[in-house]
Amino acid sequence: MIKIKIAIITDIHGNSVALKEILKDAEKNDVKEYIFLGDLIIDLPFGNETLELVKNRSNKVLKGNKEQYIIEYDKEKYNWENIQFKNTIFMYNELSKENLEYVKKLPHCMSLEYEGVKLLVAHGSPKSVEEQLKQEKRELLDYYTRNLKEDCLIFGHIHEKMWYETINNKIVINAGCAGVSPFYKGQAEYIILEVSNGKVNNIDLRLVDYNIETIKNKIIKCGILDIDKTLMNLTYLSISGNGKIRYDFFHEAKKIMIERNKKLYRDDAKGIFKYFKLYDDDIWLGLAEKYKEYFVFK
Ligand SMILES: [Mn+2]
Repeated sequence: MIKIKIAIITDIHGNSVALKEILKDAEKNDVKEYIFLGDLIIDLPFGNETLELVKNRSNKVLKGNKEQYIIEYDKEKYNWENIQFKNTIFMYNELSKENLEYVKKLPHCMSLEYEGVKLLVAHGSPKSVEEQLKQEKRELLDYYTRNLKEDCLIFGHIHEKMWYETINNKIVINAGCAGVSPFYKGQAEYIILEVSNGKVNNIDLRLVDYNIETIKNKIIKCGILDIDKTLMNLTYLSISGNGKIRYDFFHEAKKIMIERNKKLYRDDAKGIFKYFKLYDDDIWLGLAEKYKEYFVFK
């Protein structure tokens, strides 16, 4: 009987340091196949490094909403002034030509089969890179499993801690968040799925340590702090065990926008940019000042 171990890695968000540790852990555990569920890049600025590691490991790679931003920015070249938007443009400009072309060709979901076990893998949902299949959304989870042809539905995007359950006789797996999980200090989530003879034998929810100091130094060296420190500070809070502070920052920013009767979304946005939340620069900078005691990049 052939057993096969498959690593499922989602939401790396440019964290090549975490990805390297995941790949080491997977090798130690005899993983033979790798599936990447998108949001490979953006948030942390090490996109090219991340894509090289991914490309060398697998051709079972999906795009997420972050890759979709790059694809649509490539077409539309929005010149939105918001400081916050400059991070996305930074990553777009940093990507090698080859990696930009690579990102453009990624599919948004795939149906795969290993040893008689069929998997439907997606970033958000089988319909969209943006849809969120949170565990509390029972109707949506029912909808996507009711007539599912495959045995398992596997996705990421929601950045909830990893979970799995059986719904309508199908195994549903949220693969967590490898690169920017707000629930840990320097730990990456991924899943090892073991299958054989038409059955899922084991679903191993893995947590792997990585060095956040290494990331801090890489951020300082890469030049992004000249463009905007705030988003890097917020992302660093997320990976260093202070995800709650990051959450509070965005919650407060949203509250102020609503008080001002301002829209969070741009009227001129097309495609996925309709879901791209932008806050006024004075709110962004004002909150950066308010939260500065928590920020490592001054
Ligand atoms: Mn996502």
